[in-house]
Amino acid sequence: MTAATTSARQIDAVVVGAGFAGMYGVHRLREKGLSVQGFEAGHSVGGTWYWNRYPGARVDSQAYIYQYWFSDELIQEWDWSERFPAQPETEKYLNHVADKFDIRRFFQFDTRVVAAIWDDSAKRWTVRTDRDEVVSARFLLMCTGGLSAPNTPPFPNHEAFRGQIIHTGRWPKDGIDLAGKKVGVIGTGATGIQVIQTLAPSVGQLTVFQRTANYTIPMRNPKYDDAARAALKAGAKAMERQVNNTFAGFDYDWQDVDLMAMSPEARKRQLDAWYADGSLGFWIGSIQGVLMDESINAVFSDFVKRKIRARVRDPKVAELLVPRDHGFGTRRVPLETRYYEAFNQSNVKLVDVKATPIVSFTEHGIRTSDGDYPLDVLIFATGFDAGSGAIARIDLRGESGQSLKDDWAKNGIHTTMGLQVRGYPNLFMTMGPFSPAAAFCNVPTCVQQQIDWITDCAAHVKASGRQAIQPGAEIERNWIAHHDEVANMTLVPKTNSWYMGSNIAGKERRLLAYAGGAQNYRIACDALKAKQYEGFEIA
Ligand code: NA7
Repeated sequence: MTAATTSARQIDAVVVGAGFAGMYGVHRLREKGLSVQGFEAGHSVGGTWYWNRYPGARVDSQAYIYQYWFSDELIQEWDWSERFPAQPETEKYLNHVADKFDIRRFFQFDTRVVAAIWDDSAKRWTVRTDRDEVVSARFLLMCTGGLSAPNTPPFPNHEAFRGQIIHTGRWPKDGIDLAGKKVGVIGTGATGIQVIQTLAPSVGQLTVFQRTANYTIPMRNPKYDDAARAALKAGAKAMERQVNNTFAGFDYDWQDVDLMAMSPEARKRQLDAWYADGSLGFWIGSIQGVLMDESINAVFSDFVKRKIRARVRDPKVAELLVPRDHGFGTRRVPLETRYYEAFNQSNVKLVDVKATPIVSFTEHGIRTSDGDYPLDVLIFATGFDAGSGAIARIDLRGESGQSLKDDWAKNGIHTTMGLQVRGYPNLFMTMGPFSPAAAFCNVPTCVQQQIDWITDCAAHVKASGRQAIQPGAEIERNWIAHHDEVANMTLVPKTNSWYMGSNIAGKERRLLAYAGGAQNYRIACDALKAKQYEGFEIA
């Protein structure tokens, strides 16, 4: 046992991150009688919904499935205002949960965990924070989020720009006054689209630097009245069962429809019906072939391309907004509201930075190969180092002192079901690589399932009088092989995106999320638990 381990405060578990997963993790661990200390870099709870307060931030999952299921009292007392609430409402909900279940006092805020070292003789993690505190924990739960490590690509002459630069994932709490200003946005993913459509009416000039156009679906976002809320609350138990039994943790699922056998008219009617729902149902509630079969995928792609063209007045701009290099749904499909109409405004300019790349930043803005764009404020909607990024930026050291970051860089990312990593006993993660939660899941569905599994596992180890658990070599190898096999059955690896890790320079190109379905993943996790973690090494 090292000196650091013996002198530090001894607890059962450290939870890193106070988002959806971390808050639930603390709650469940306490219920099971384990002592717990949470750490959170932000000033309060919320995770993604604490950091991402950029203009227009809102969920793409319906409110009634983007919530906790563990307390019927909570479900019955909380009133969602609309189908896809904006960031302040989700943040308020998470604060309400933290207060109601007395979760807040188990977190230390404004504190970042910088290192965690496994002490194999003591079978404990020595966890160090940026305040130089040290805690010794039996279990370490990394609830650090799949999309929380901002990606800020380096542009030449970055520091020359005299205006303000801000990443959407680090938006200041007091906001930024952008009215009448010359604003630039780099990035047209789900975040960039929300920012652009929200800012277009109010800023002076909006210049959008687009590298890749994306497919989108128009969001249908009705307000809820009391009757609608009452119906959703009455159906909550059934809804919980439903989301736990679908491919992506949503209420809708793949349908048994032979789109290709239909007449062109019938096929259009079917696509129109899916599209009219105004949700991700057009994608992951349609037919599985959309992600597996090139010809089916082309039908969806063409349908959405036509929808985009019809909304943009200038045909040249329309062509730039139509995706050219990938198929529908092989990257995350954003929901949008009047996004394309923004480009019909005279104060909005679209710059194709694939054709005319950004050469450098200047004192007054951005220089592309085609000319200079003056800016007061530049918004980076450039995404995140997904899945592994938030975990790897902490100095995690396993059984033989090896660094997880170096291990993943050298040997490739490896996990067992995105829950544990061989060589790092008692380390658990949510939204980790090779789990559905890393991308292909309504996040609350999958992180609640993962937290249930993790906390049951930790409690089992403790109750059985043992000290450590980690996956055996075979189970990890098998999971990775299965993950890759399923991934390669889909069309997703055919394009570049954060799903593939290819948005980060030097990162291994590999599908991050398990594509075999959240319901099948849950069944596999339940089976492991039922067999008392067969294939794992418990010491
Ligand atoms: P995304 O989806 O990773 O989008 C990032 C955007 O930034 C995307 O359009 C990128 O273009 C663009 N980007 C990144 N680096 C550059 C450089 N160097 N030059 C120009 N453009 C660049 O992140 P989001 O935040 O929108 O969404 C992440 C997830 O959060 C989302 O999927 C939801 O699940 C919630 P590219 O496509 O790489 O050509």
